[in-house]
Amino acid sequence: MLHELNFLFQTVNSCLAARSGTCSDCLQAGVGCAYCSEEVRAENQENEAINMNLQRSQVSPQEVSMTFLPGETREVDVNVFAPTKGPLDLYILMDFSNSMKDDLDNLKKMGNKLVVQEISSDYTIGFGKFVDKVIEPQTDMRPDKLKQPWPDSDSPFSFKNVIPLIKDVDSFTAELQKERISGNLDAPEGGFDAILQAAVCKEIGWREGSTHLLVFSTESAFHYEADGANVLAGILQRNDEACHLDENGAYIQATKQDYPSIPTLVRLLGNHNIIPIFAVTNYSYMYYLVKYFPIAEIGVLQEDSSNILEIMRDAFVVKLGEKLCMSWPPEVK
Ligand SMILES: [Ca+2]
Ligand SMILES: [Ca+2]
Repeated sequence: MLHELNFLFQTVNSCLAARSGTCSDCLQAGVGCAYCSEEVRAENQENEAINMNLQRSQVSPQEVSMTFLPGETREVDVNVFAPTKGPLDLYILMDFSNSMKDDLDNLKKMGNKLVVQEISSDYTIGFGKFVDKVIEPQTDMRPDKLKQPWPDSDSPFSFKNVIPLIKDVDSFTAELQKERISGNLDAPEGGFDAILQAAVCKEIGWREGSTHLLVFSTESAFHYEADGANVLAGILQRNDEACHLDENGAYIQATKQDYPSIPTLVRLLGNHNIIPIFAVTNYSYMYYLVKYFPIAEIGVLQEDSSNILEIMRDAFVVKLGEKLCMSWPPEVK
């Protein structure tokens, strides 16, 4: 019965049936037809005004609620404040499989030349490393290989937060010198486990209100969700998206939980306002990955990472700057 009434109502609504294109036409369509224009109102009372004394990126209003008629468009003024040298957190996440030995040697030499000083006077810098899950078939589990997979190398591991975000570049460089490469067996690496931990763990030290950049450098392809079972490692449990670092900063659930999916990483990086920069040697591995992220950057790494500074400078100063400007105003929901 209700359907019939609705149908009847729709067929006799002369105001809608007139399909008036203007206010005047609408008013003349019949008794009871009216056109009411309203000023755009921001209904959320929790919007904060821009404070230019705060040296961080701000946008106002943060949230706007409006009602639209079908096909209606409205303009909204959005103010954006982007300090030229706002606070910046830079976390370098590096593949530590054996092919990255020359890359690590080069990064050690560049430590104090990292470009953070060029783009911010209030920066922190941190460092994490990853290889893969320490389980067969990803890793050679023979005792001597577990101890030292290659000459002059460290035991294999999944992810370790080596240097949480700190302000002192000299300490960062000194800590980096102690690092040795590691290794594992299968070619794709477990970097997705590392990205997830770097995004969700408070121990990394991301600061509230600063720009968060995550540089991900690798020469390899990556394992992704379901590989825990697909490669016969027997890991069926889905990733719970939580932080699982021990007191030494090591990820301790790697052999218990599967790798995360790409959509999971996109969501978690977004939730934590982290912009990924992929510095990779094999462009094709990462090319399709980057297009899933609303804001991300990619650069082709030399086999020895000798151009990593150029990739970072290019990504920070040029490409990301353009994208951040182009992303405003935010999408109206
Ligand atoms: Ca290399
Ligand atoms: Ca591997």
